[in-house]
Amino acid sequence: MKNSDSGLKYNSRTEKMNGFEEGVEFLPAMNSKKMEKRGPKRWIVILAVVIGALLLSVMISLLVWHFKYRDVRVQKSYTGYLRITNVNFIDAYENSSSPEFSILAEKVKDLLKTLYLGNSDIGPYFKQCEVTAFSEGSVLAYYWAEFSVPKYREEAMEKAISQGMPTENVIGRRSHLLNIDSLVAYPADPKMAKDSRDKSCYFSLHTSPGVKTSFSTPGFPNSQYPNNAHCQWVLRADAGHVISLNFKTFAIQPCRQPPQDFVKVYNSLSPVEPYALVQLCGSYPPSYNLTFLSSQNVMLVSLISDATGRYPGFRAEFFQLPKTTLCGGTFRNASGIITTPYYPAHYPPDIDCIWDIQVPSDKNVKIRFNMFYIAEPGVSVSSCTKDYVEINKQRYCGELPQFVVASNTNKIEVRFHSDKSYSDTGFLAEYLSYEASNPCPNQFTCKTGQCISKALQCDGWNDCGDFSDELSCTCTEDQFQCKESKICQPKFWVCDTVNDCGDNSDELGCECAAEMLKCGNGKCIPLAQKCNSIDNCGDGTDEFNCGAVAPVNCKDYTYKCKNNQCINKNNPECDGKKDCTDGSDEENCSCGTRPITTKGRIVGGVNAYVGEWPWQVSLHTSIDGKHICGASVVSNKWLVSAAHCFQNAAGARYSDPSKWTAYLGLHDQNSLNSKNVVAVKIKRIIAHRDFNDYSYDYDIAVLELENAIQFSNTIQPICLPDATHNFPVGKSLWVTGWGATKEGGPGAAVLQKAEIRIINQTECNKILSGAVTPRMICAGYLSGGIDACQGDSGGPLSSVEANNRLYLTGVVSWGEGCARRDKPGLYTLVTTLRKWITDQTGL
Ligand code: 4AZ
Repeated sequence: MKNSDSGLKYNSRTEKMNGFEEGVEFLPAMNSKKMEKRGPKRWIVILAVVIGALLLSVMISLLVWHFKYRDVRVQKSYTGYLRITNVNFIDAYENSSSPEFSILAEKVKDLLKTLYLGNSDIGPYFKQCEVTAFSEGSVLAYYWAEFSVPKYREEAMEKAISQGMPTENVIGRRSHLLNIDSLVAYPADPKMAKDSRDKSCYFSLHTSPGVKTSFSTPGFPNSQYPNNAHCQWVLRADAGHVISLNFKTFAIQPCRQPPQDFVKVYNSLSPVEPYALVQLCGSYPPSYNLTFLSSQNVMLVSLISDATGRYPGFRAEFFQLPKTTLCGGTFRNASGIITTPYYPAHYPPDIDCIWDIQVPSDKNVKIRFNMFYIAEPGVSVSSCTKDYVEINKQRYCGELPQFVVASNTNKIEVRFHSDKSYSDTGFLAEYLSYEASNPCPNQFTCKTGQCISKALQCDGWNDCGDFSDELSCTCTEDQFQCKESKICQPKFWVCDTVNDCGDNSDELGCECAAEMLKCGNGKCIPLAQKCNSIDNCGDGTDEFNCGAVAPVNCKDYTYKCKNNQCINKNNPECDGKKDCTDGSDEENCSCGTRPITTKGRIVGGVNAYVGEWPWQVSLHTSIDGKHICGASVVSNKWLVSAAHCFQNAAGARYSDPSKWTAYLGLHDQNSLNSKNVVAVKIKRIIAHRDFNDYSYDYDIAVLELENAIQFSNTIQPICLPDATHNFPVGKSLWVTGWGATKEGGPGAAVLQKAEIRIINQTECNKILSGAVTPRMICAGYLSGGIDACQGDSGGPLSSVEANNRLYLTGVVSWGEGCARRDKPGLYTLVTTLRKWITDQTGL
């Protein structure tokens, strides 16, 4: 065996080697000892050679890496401007093909070259520079400069350009017969790094007094703007004027992160971040005010597009306004209105305003900000480092709901500051005088100084914003007093498993007395009534889990297995346990799951993740050519929606299935062609026969698809709950859709989701004066703010149940307005119409 072992070991060697093999094998014992002695020496030599070779190769690679690294060059572009003080601006400088432009541009280039070459951190890497434009002041020259710098010198060069080099060396310097007093350079955004000599898609426009000058994206409105475009519009007004720019129509590729297609407006002819006024993407409804002001007589609009997409683009117009720094002022009336300049247009950058307000001396003054939009990207509302309003040394910024600032004298000073970049809509405020002894006649005075209707005091809702209207209240008999905050909450929120008070006091002591059973609706019944086959609770919960799998007599609330046996178990379907003797409660469970794992407008909602609601459907009609209603996928052939979506309206046949297309797997209404999306025609619409157009009772419809669809990561069916499925009051549910994000507003482009809670049916019916039928379920918040809205109709109200499976609890149906206080949304309660769905679809 040993021999054959050796033979195997060397079996790839040639015949000649066999002698050596044999020699080794048959050496006498002494010789073998010699061999052992010689062995280590040979290994030392081999080891030394190997280590040496290794060291050598490491050194060689180090050297190669080092020289290669040293030689890696980075291309850097800077853009900025310099101010020439000894040249007067002439009109010819606006035309880059004029000889005057070329002469001055050459001088500026020479000057820049001299400056760069004179600096040892910059000079060796300078490649070229180009003058792109001139504007008044005396003359501002805008330029691009390019450098090619070894990686290891990049930082030093950046530092030299950003700090010392320009101003110190240059101020007052006489060179090339040009006097310059400032030189500003910023790293160029690589996306903006268009060759400055490339004049394709470049437009220079000078408006005239009293004239509105229009411009638009190439091809607008008859064709889409080009892909891979980099377009620039240089906008100019006469000296001493500012520009007002307004986008009349705006529809480009939807916003992505990072943005692919976007329009950026600059308060300068240099496309640099510190002068960016706004970056826009997506589409805006015509009602949206997209007006921007410059602080000088130039503006630059740029459009960047990627390789894909077919969108119309924009049409804009601009005109000039005399440059007045007039804003703020002295106000001596008893009340008045103040706004940021040009409100509701975006306020101009780089301004400071002071409103000095004084009301009659026997009164105090307060300011109510009705609109407040002073937000800048990346600025926190606690620091307000860029644009802000300042009153009594307190700064305010961001997007704030209505608020009041009161003074306890008759004077108040409001300061407003906007920096050079990004502007917003600004504020609209009222100043009012008030009696110190009676600040809110016939109203309640919040601690903030705000006056609210007395009816809103002690109603359980935070109307003042600081809860001051809900403190020191005596609760009514319909209310419960929270322990810590002393706030009075509606009693039907007590013991609903949700901590409404914040200190959990509304959920304490919810156990029933000994010998009593707590029902799902909070009621306590004698324990002896559990499992007596009578629904003593009123919600069937006393008859749930009564020996689970043992069949019981069938009742309204018992789950019926396929073999017609009934079981008493709360929501036994697809919970992972076979409760029916035939296991039918665990059949047909391929539903309600999301293949794409998610991290986890509707009014008050947020963007959904792609694939988060794979049963969500968008229904479009050829009548309107856009999204009209939502629906839910419940099988590969059937959708569930709301009957009211399919009611014919003046001349429009919404009941005709051929008018409808269902988009499945859709995330963004502007990406109907996405690879995740499947568009299917509707073959049959079955609206509930008893749907009542007035009361919206029986607001349900099932839609048969023209072709069976294939499920995917973004298309999945939601589970239909059994008729006995119990969704308790207070439970959190999710409503999703592309409906309006505010009452009367436009629909959302990206699917919105919002978490809402089931509201007690009886209480809801009281609030809504008896409009709630047994086929409806109320969900939302009585405080308002989060709700479904127009365009969400027909869409799902999804509930997370056992094993993270989602069930269709409701169908978005109706509501009084959207997100209004005391007006929760109404949903068609699927359990009550479950049998009807089976009858129509066989599901
Ligand atoms: C609608 O018009 C609609 N606030 C849907 C839901 C609600 C209101 C309106 C609920 O489609």
